Amino acid sequence: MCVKPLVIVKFGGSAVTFKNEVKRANLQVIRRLAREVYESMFHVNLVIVHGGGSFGHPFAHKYNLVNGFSDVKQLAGLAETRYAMNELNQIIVRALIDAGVPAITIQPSSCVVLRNGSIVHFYLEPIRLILKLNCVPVLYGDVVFDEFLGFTILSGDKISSYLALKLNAERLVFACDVDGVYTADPKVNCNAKFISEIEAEELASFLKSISADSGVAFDVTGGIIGKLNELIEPALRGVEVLIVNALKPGFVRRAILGEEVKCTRIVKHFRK
Ligand code: IP8
Repeated sequence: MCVKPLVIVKFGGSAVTFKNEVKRANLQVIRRLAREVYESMFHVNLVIVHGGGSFGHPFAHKYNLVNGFSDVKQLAGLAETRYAMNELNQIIVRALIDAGVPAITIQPSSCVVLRNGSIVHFYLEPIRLILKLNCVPVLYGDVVFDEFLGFTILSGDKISSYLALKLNAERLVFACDVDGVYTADPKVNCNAKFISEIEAEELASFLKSISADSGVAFDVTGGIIGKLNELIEPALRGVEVLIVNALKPGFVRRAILGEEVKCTRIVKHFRK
């Protein structure tokens, strides 16, 4: 029996929502991505993880959820953030099902436990069984319960890297709203230079050299810097990591299938 390679795809919140308008999904992009997933799923096994965008982040920020429980007033925000993430997830899963993808939600806050922000338990069996059925598990960045902090935010980036390692993914595709990594924020700096390949071993020092101001004011999980930090380990352990523009039709499908596409690759060693 031919086992299909596993690809983890993260839909960035800035691609699937309008980040400056609270709770507004980008339905056009979501529906197109759903079709691209459908076109890819006969060649690879897929796990989809999506970010919070303008659903999770505004509430998580307002109630300071990332630093954990300190005040009963946060509990309303905890519930509101969970609810908002569920809403976005339902929109994305609906689009996937409509496109013909057997997409099944896995709610991270009910199968993950954190200790001081780090994953200590993640019940993966349902995901493995869903994949065995050739269905597509769909997870998302979430408020997750934490043995020390009470709760905190677990980003979709962290979930994606964790799953890539634990499920031996061949490829990890980060679908965002830019072509990849630049030397500065291309939305505000016209001198920003595109980087098509970064050596995983060099990534940590590269991150120190670029500005922490990614231009995403309410991204509580660290924007592009937080994202890139999560990519170091999977890349070092041999997972092919690609950052690609989800706003450009066909780019995500090509990245999923390992075809030629403009993107930033995080590689273990520069190819000669
Ligand atoms: O957008 C954060 O996930 P991310 C999710 O992947 C929440 O960082 C609840 C803000």
